[in-house]
Amino acid sequence: MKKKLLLIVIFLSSMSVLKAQKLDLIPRPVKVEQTSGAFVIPSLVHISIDKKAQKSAGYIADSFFKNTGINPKISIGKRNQKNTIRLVVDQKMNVPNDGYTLSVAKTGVVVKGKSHNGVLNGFQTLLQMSSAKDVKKGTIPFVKIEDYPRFEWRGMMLDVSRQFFDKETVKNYISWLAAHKMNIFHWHLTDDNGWRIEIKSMPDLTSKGAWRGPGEVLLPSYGSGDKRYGGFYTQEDIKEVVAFAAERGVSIMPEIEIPGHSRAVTASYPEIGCVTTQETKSVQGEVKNVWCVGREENFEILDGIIKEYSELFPFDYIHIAGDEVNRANWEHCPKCKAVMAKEGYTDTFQLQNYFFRRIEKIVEKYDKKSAGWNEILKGGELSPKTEIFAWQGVSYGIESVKKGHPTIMIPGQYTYFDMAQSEEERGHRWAAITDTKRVYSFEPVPENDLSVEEQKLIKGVQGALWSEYLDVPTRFMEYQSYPRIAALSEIAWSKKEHKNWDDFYGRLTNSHLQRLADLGIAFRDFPPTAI
Ligand code: TNX
Repeated sequence: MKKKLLLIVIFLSSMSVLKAQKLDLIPRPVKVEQTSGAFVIPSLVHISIDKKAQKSAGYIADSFFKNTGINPKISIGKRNQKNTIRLVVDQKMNVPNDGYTLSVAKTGVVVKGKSHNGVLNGFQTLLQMSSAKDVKKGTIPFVKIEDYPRFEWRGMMLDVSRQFFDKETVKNYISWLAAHKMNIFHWHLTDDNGWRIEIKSMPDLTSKGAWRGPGEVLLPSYGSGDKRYGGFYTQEDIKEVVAFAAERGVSIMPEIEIPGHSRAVTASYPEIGCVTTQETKSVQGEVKNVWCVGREENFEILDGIIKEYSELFPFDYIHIAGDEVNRANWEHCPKCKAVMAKEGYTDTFQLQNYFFRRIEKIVEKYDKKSAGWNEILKGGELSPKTEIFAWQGVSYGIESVKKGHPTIMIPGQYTYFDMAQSEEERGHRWAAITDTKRVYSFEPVPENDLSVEEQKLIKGVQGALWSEYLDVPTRFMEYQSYPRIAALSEIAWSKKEHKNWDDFYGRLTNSHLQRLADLGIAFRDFPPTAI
């Protein structure tokens, strides 16, 4: 009788070991095979890092320590001893780009990536495993994982113009993206309400255009109240942030908002704007916020700015915007009208297209490719290399693909995190009330509208956080970002057939929210506790 009871107890406890090993990974990997048991991280653990990934050594050591409480000894190059966590780059391995395998066994742990980024993705999985709620601290469950992303472009945009976020805040933001295997940070550096990047050839863009409030040229809007408000990044700051991101496998795509949304530019250098016979307002009610397309010197100025951008940012793309241009302004500008007459244009979209074709050439001259908001599709053709950001809705993404452009799906209706999360909460409302479940429901590939070949032009998916409403002295940007970015990361990374809200919600609430808390993020809870 006693023996029977003992057997039952053993059986039940082994069941609970199996059950206790839920890994709760976000984004969900492609393939996970678990066996019972776990690798116990020795207190003198070694992490050996492949030479090709050595620039991430500091980050790897630090985040491993934060996560496990164990300080690893790092060595660069191969180590085949026991009790070692090996991070290996194997360019010949048979997984798609950014993919990895992870094996945790009695003898040790091996993360193999096809590239530096692949290794980092595997390392993120390892960190998440050791911090799953059901996993005993200091252990990593035995597992074999094979994993790779659905999309090559997994991005997030932050608007630092409407509100300024200092470089440490931006660095934190980037490290949180990396923890979700997101690989692109889209830095919205300029807009009507502040120019945030030092440009040596145009110093007043920051000495004047980065500030608003009493005694400044920019109006005291968006939370500055009656105080002087603003800030900018020096070129040294920018280099520091770019290096920080690269260490974490994140590339930075900078944006320069042209030709609209440029009040900060004309406030600093009034001659850049049009001399108009009549004043017109932009969608957001701004005046004088458009570059004059008829002023030839403006193209030289932009050449100089784009040159400095291209030297600061190693990434292939520069985002040249093109959204919500107050084109009516050009109708009242004699210089712009002269260009229209000369080129035989009948509408201002053609003039906008003329502008972007010239900008594309400048961007190319500096060995970069252009990216822009979906409005730049209007008025004529562009270089087929130019990447389109479909923000106004999926149909704009379809149009972009049909025109042969690489396309990023970033629909305001699903992935704009400036939108309020419920009727009661703070935020924009023009696109949708967007809670985490709604974000998760977004499917970036409209299969019924595109052929299999065309679908390949959808390079990925992005979120955006515009900052008009982030003017409150709380950590509202974090509240707006998480856990919605966790949902976005799964859309961007995981297989479509694995998508399942209930399953995601389970992983999120069982383990992942605690991970966000451990990263120091003031996220929005279920149910919400703030605002
Ligand atoms: C539209 S999205 C804008 C931004 C605003 C945003 C607010 C886009 C390319 N332009 O200037 O901040 O709506 O949701």
